[in-house]
Amino acid sequence: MTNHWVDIKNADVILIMGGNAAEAHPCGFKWVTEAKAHNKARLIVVDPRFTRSASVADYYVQIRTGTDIVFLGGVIRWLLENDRIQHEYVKNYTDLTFIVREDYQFKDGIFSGYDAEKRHYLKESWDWEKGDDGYVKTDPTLQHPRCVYQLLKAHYARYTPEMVERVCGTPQDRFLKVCEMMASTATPSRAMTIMYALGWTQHSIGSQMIRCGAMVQLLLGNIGIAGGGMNALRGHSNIQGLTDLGLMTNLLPGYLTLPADSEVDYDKYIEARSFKPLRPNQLSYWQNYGKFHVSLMKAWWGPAATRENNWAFDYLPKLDKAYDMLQVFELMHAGRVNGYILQGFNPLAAAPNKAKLLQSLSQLKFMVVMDPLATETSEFWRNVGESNDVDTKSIKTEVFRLPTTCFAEENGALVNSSRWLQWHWQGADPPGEARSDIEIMSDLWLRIRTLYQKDGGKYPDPIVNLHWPYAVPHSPTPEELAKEYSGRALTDLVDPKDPTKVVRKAGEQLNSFGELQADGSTASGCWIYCGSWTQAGNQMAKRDNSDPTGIGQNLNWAWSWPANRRVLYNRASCDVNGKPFNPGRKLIAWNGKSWTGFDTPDFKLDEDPANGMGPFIMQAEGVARFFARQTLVEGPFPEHYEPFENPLGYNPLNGRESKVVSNPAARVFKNDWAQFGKPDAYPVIATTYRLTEHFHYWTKHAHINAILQPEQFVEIGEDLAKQVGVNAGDRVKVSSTRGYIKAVALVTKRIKPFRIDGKTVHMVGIPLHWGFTGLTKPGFLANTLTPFVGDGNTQTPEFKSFMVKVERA
Ligand SMILES: Nc1nc2c(c(=O)[nH]1)N[C@H]1C(S)=C(S)[C@@H](COP(=O)(O)OP(=O)(O)OC[C@H]3O[C@@H](n4cnc5c(=O)[nH]c(N)nc54)[C@H](O)[C@@H]3O)O[C@H]1N2
Ligand SMILES: Nc1nc2c(c(=O)[nH]1)N[C@H]1C(S)=C(S)[C@@H](COP(=O)(O)OP(=O)(O)OC[C@H]3O[C@@H](n4cnc5c(=O)[nH]c(N)nc54)[C@H](O)[C@@H]3O)O[C@H]1N2
Ligand SMILES: [Mo]
Repeated sequence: MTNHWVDIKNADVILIMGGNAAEAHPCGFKWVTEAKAHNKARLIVVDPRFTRSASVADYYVQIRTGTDIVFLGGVIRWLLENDRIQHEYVKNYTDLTFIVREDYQFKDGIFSGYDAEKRHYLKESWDWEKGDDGYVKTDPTLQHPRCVYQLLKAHYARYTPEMVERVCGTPQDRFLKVCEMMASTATPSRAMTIMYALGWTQHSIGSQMIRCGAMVQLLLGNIGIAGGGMNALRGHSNIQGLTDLGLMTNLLPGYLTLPADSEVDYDKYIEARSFKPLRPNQLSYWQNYGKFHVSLMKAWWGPAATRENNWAFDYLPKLDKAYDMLQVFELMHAGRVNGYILQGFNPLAAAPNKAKLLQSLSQLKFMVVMDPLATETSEFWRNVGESNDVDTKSIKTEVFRLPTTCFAEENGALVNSSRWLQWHWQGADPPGEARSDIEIMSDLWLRIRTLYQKDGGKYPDPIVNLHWPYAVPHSPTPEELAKEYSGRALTDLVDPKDPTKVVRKAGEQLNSFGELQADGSTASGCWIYCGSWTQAGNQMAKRDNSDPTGIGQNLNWAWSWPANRRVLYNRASCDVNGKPFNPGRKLIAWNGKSWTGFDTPDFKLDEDPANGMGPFIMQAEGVARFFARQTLVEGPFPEHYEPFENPLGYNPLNGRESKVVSNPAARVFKNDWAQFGKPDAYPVIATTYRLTEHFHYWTKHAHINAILQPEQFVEIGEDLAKQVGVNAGDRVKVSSTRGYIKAVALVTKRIKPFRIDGKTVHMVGIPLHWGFTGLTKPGFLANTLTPFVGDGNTQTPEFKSFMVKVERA
């Protein structure tokens, strides 16, 4: 979230699109209720289904799965056409005035630089035109034909209300009503928040959907202000912590990145990430990359990370490609993976294309499952179901199960969607032989280190030199680890202006990442967490919920990264002179000498607004980008591409004749192309989602949840049910090219057919919670049906839009 849960109560308009917060985030949803009750906020829900969120909305609009870019692109066009944008904001705080290179082009659904054979773009032309001074050229009059404003207008010219109706199936009048409601927040005194989750991420163009939403928010001046923002509602209670700590295969903690294969030179690695400002007087905060990186390496390898060995740079793995879930199972499927450790992961249930998953897991020599429960994956070899994807007798995989504790049985921090690190305390002792994840991992590592120390090996240095300063080596405490993430001084730190003055003694915890150094004198395991555990103690354990601000900026409740900042880009809540756009919801303000207010400002307290430093300090430009210069794989502006399985077989935005249908830059593995179903054989759209009564695949192990939702069902609209010949309670068989499931038919008015480019298309909804372990009635895994393709950038699977056939079972 750019903002935070409590802040939702400040919104005047709330758009829930690409998520179902009332169902999947029922506790956080109370802030929507607050906004409606105390702020007369209007709630808009845009969803293919009439959901629990829709049931309390002021305005509900149906949209076909996978078409949100057409809808949002239509909003962008309408806002520009009707001049309902916040001029002062976009002119000063975005790239609309920036000029793009001459060779940039967009034609027939494809951007310049496309290599059709490799399904890959060369992104050179997606860049700024620079002057001799090295800075981007701009045109404050917005007249230049290649300024971002003009390119944006041209790009979305095709996204008319007629097109929205044709592609999304959303009637024009309803679409226009949403445009009006959103546009009411283009004035400085009103704010709209966008709440989204998997309805946007789980598509082959998911990242671009989210970008498109952010672009709408920028045009309306809704980023950086109270009650505004782009608010990703995260999933597992600590999934925000997972990405923060660099558990994605291409990341290091704090969104630092692993070097690529080709990056053997340490200085070049750092330089490539320390972006120089692209406009005068900008901060470009990533210039501090070296300080964060060296401090991380000191935390990991301690005395073994020295200036001489480039702070142990060679200890880091170098990536030939990202090893996302789809990539890993592809390799496993090809027999190229021997062993696999699953720590709190149930991929047989959670990953797409169960048959492929089964075949993949069956190729392993060994599998280690760290989990408090018996999962489908830990028992994959039972080969339950009717499709007989593998023969149990042929499986040679040895499975080791290591029972773990779960969060309630240990101390620690959970990071919520608001970026708050909240400390929690153990509530019960773990049962049986369960051990904490930390203990299991530590013990494993200690034994592996011993083996390397004894037997040597190809390159044992990173393993034998790992810094392990914990009091009990086989069981570091959560407190020790939390202090390490936050960071401390390794030698006395002095005032740069007066080297005789020691500002931080060796061994002391640091106050903030502003203290981190690139000379080995500081260590911090995750720079964005620096300050979460200071000399004053554990900031995450703060529990003062008083709100002197009146707008829910509870700065003494837990600790928010970065620097306890609650609203990211909060500088954008003020005009260029530092005066709040909306004094009634002030976050910060410039008082002539200093920034003051209710949040941690983005930069130094005495940064005079007259210097013109932009609010978007993580960008080299200092401003927010409409034109995503060379960042995403499929282009600098979001463009609509159809899901890989789609109901028409063509992209109605480009017309029947065009060959450009689905994301031209999404990765598809060779053998999966043939597995995409065509609409003649698989005419019904399917989407998968969750229910309040279950959490994924685990709560079916708990009696109370199993009683609440005991049996698998599929939601079917009344028209389709009639066509198929099923009544409520009958069983249906739903098949894709990859397999089938059978479940009870829940016939509902909540799912209505779509009218797409003149054709009537039906949809079924499949809750994902069932499987063959636990206390609920055994069910089929929903992911028997889903396709093996992901978002072009993140590789998040396309779980939300695929094609099936529905029959009576
Ligand atoms: N009770 C409960 N709560 C949970 C979870 C759980 O299992 N149970 N899981 C947690 C996790 S890990 C996550 S990631 C979050 C997920 O939170 P959500 O994303 O809110 O959950 P989903 O149920 O997957 O639903 C997404 C919604 O998107 C809609 N949708 C599908 N396709 C599209 C589309 O193309 N456009 C638009 N606009 N909407 C679309 C679906 O109809 C559905 O209503 O929930 C978390 N909360
Ligand atoms: N079709 C379809 N598929 C989906 C989705 C969808 O919307 N549609 N959603 C996707 C999403 S968003 C997600 S997040 C995934 C979820 O996929 P997974 O994360 O694989 O599934 P979960 O069942 O949430 O959790 C995995 C295991 O973690 C264990 N666990 C809990 N606490 C601990 C702990 O402290 N330590 C350890 N070691 N284990 C623990 C649980 O017992 C559980 O078995 O599913 C994805 N799959
Ligand atoms: Mo999730």
